[in-house]
Amino acid sequence: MTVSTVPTTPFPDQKPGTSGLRKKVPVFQQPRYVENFVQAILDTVPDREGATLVVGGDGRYLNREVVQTTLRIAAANGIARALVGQGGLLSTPAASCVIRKAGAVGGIVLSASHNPGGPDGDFGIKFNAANGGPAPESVTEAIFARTRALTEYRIVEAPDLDLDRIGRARIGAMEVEIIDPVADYAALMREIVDFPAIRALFASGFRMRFDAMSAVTGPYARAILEGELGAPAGTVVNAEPKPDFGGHHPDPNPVHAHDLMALMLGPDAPDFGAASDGDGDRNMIVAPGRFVTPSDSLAILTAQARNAPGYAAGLAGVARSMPTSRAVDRVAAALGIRAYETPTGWKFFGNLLDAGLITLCGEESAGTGSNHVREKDGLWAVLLWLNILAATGRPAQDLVRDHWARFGRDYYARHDYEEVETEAANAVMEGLRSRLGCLPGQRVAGLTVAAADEFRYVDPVDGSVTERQGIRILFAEDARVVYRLSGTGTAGATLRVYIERYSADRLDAAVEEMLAPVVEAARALGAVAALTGREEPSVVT
Ligand code: VG1
Ligand code: CO
Repeated sequence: MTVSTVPTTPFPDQKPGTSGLRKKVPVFQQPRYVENFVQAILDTVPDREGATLVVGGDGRYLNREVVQTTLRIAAANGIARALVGQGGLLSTPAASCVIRKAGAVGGIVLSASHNPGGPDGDFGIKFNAANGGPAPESVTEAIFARTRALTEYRIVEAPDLDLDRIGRARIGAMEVEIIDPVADYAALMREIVDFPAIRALFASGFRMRFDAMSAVTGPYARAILEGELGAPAGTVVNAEPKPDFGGHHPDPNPVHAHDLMALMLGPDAPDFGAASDGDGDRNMIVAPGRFVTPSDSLAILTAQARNAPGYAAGLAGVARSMPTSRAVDRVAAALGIRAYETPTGWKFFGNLLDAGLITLCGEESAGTGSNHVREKDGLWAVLLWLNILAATGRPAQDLVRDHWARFGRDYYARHDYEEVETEAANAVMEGLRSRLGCLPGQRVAGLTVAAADEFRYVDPVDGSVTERQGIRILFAEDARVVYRLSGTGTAGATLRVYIERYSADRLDAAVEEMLAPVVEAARALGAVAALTGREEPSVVT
């Protein structure tokens, strides 16, 4: 075998964001760009010698090429064994599952998640640690520092592997195992979710649609829902992973999953609708006639998890990202368990899960997960919902209504201002920051500001501190606005404004109507139009 040491120079922009390094495809196509980043990752894994590494991605454009490059670099850096999903595919939760099961030192996950794919789309590389979760900030910072200092990378000169043939192969001294990407994941689901109950549900005529959005979850959903649980063929639509996701935006929300929404809100809606994102870690839940916000879904799953075998013993605690609505907090209080509030991004849940402080966690952006892996898990959330529907016998729309009747309803919307000038987006945040002290007591759009601060997180497990994680404004009228800048975008800046309002007894009002004054207050306080030139957000979800 020939190991080459190739001289290189650093790229200045390889800083991981909310979830790994995400850039436009042409940026990743620059010579040495992928090699540098993968070498920098491996340099920060001290015990890589003789270790197992998991490699796979969401199948987007460049996936196969980057899998091959990653394997060659891994082989040249002392990795003894690589586990690769067939076709180079592994959903993000399945990668987490395989890392944990194999006792791997970590995984290199190729995904830009919900961002569009194709030659002009986005690509991404993320490192997951031995616990199966996204590398914590300390590690991503070390990776970034390493990218700035790199002078060479090591690579084995070898022909491309056949990624489609399950079995063993070698690159230099490294053994490569091409594995069925679904098997380990399906086995884990069988342990924690009541498959016989779901099978009986489908056998009784229950109908659902799962929209895989031409992304990685297709093969998983087909094998499990149609193959194992007896859902009729055709339940899973857009099931073939495509390098450009069929030209769509693989983001499961009411805007991008419009076909599913149209079906579920129409006269022929099946009993349950769901979708997942590019890399399979997000989920969208739709009951007939009713979209379930991810924040509500987290709260409902928390309230009902005991119906599934994996959670029958109860929950240790729960966590939500700060911008996620406070619906789950009410459930936690009723259950007598702790609710933690973390910054946006799954990497902050890892310590809480590892320490056994929480069992379930989630984000407003359609991410829900549990201690079964260390990533959010789209299909798992759908299976847990099905388990609960089977166990309670309640139609999905009634289950949601029952939940609100017991806990009240958190009306919720997220307004995204995409591709804003970076300076303008920063000006919104700076402006708010500088006025935090004088906001309490102010009246705006008929609401009264009760408190305003900038979220700062102290990790309860290791004491690490993460600053500037979003500005939150609480109103006396049980409403809240949160402002933060996205850490996953690849063009300009994206300003996210999260709007919510709680009502204990108005359960069936129109969302827009309930939120109208809060939206008005959010725009006025942030001076969004004046600073960005945008009268309206680009996407409302
Ligand atoms: C977004 C979401 C965040 C999520 C992240 C990764 O980040 O808001 O909740 O964890 O994407 O999701 P940001 O910084 O753009 O708001 V995905 O499915 O990568 O894996
Ligand atoms: Co994702």
